[in-house]
Amino acid sequence: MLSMDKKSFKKAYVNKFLEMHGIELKEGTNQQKYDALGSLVRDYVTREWLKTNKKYNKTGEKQVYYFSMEFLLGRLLGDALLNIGIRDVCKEALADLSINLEELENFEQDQGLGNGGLGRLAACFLDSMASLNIPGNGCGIRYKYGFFEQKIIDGKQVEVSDDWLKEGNVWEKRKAEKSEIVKFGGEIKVSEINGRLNFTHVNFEPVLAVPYDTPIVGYENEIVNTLRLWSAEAVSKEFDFSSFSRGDFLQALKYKNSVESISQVLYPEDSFYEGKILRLKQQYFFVSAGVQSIIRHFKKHGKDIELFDEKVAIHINDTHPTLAIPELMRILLDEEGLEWDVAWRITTNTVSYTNHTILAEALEKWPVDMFKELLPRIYMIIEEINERFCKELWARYPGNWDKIARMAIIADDKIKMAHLAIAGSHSVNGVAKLHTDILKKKEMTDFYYLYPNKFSNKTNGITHRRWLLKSNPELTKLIKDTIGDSFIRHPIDLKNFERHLYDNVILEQLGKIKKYNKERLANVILKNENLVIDPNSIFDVQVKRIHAYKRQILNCLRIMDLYNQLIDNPNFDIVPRTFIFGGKAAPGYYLAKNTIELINCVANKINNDSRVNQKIKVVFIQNYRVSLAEQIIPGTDVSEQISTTTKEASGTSNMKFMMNGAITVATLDGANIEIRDEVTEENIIIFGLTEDEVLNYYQNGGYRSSDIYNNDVRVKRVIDDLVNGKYHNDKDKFKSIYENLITYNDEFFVLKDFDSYLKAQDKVDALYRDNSKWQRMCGINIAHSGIFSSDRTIEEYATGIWGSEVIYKNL
Ligand code: 26V
Repeated sequence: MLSMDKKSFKKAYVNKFLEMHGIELKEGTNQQKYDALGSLVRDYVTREWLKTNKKYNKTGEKQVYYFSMEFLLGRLLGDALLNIGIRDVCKEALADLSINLEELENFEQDQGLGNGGLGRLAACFLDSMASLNIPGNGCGIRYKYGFFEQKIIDGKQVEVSDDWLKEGNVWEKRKAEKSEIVKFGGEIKVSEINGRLNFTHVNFEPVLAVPYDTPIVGYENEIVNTLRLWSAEAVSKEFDFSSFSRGDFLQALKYKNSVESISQVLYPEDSFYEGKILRLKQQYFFVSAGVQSIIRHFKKHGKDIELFDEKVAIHINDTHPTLAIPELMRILLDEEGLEWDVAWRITTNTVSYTNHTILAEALEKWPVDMFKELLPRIYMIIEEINERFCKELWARYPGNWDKIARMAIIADDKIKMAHLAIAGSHSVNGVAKLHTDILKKKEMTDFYYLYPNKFSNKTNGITHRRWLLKSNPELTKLIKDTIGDSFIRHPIDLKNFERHLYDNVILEQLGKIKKYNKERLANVILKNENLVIDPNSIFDVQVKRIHAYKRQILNCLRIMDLYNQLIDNPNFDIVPRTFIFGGKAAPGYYLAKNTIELINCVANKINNDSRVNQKIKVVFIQNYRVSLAEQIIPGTDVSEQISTTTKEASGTSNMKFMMNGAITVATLDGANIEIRDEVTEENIIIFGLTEDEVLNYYQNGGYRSSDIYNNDVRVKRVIDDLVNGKYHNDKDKFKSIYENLITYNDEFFVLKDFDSYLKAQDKVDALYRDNSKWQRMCGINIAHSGIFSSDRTIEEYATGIWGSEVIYKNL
């Protein structure tokens, strides 16, 4: 923890500003003020960063490398201030200079290098590793353009490129001297030297991978870890690359453009796999650069390569970085000269893999022809891995060709990345109990029987530092004042809050804090969406990627139904509610985009209907992202976690909402089940089909959505409203939604769950009327959220998978 008083901070800040901008503070723009503050805090962080690296070099502790295509960090200033322990000092110092810290923080661009849950999980994990003193590094891609900015124009999503680096980025440090060369294309020349095969890569296209390092600040423990993101650049002219020496200018330009496209943009899809060559290039690019730099660093310290797996753990976040396995093999075989069996032992001991989805359409399978041409040597290695793996299967299941074909790494001219990840790692985990059970008994069952000891569950978590301390300082203060601050280092201690929930003063304060956060959210909505909402109404929120399985449509249909009820019966007594949506649709995902349009049309109709708009309102907040989530979640009363059971691997916003005292309406899916187990049935509202029912329908059929349509008048009405011109002049506008639900038999059981969802919402209404009961439920959710801190998750990874020591400091 940095010791710093207000006076010296003020002085340092004023100096920094002057030095950077050459004008007086009072003449500066807010952007300039933010830049100076960011830079100053970065300087403080840098001192501890150096110290941490020195310490790691000295102690030689095992290093964990978390490989991920996505890191969704959001903003870093607030986090850094909190974690180095000078947030209050800084706030007061700036106030003396008539600067509002929160206002300045808004000038930081979100670092949005991820799509959603998977990328944000990676960011929470980095924070927890640093805070638990674990030598943990992130490895990924420095996309020039992050996840697109979403605008809603005429109710439709419009994508705008996310030029997040345009004002510069004070947090990153370019490390040109640590660049690596990554090789694409070309041919492999095989020769024999002293009885050993030698593989030489010729005529390849070289790409320069330049690392940019970002500090990851641990919580008041003087640890600053590193997130290393790679940027693709053309190699310099000195590099022996024939087209340059021929002075072929156009060729060189073409090469430059093709190289730079590799780290140009984040793919905005997160559930549909497409075999795009650029994405494969992205994957190999960062994985190869990452593995090469790890080995270089390892060897620099004179360590024996055969002990690599004792000192290094590489974790792959989903299958996207799976090529770390053959890349590590390549280096150990071709560059370090190890025998296959030794290299394989080291590789499998080093690598571990997390699966994040069971959606079949998201599974990565690369076409052999394309792969071979782009990565000839890596392909040879995968072929060899496959051959040896199939032999192992043959020995275990002689004659069972079906099984072997099913499990092979290469089959039907495709490379199955999940199979390679399982075969080439020592650990495979799911991200919530149900998800892991489904992997074991369905999706990966053959592999589970082959390697039962490789499989385990690691239920996801979220960093309570960002999602409670930083985003909800008022609630944090109440908890601290009530139970002390041990929960900051031991989030499980939040449980101590529970016994205070019979104290009416505490309940009242909980209510006041929620109200304050709702007012704050109402202001954000007024500013961003130009819509007035009532903080006395229930704030009912669903914010996440728009996807059929997450069932925003179910939420929307019940609002359409409620609207019908209110028009039919003007005296219908409900607690006023504001329905808040947010989330991005993949640009090519028509149904998801159509869903956004439907929500906006329903919003438009309801918000302008004076018969109902004092009771219900609907808002779609544009451009949902980490910094917006931090403002929405503390101001939420009801958290909608309504995916089709079995489809949401875990969910993590469910945890953020409960930690901030929202009541969850949920299906028994993903981590919702574990949340229910924690808070008990009375403090969460569960509805919908169970796992067995869903799996049974998928397996044996027997569901007909049209039966429900024909038998439930409320369902019939809302479905008809989709296509009768009520919400849009063009009656065909929402035909795709209609067809999905009726013609194509409602794959995600929206209509099947409709009735129980309405009942769940009636329950919300009834519970909310009893204020102290409601507040107590909120408090119980807060008190039981500690187990969902990513500190718990990371401790499980560290001890159960990575073999890193978890040392608690400052207990
Ligand atoms: C998949 C794909 C498929 C190919 C195209 C590009 C692409 C990009 C990302 C992904 C990852 C999707 C998996 C994912 O985000 N899963 C989410 O992971 C969260 C953290 O474990 C979990 O809470 C969510 O339930 C799960 O949907």
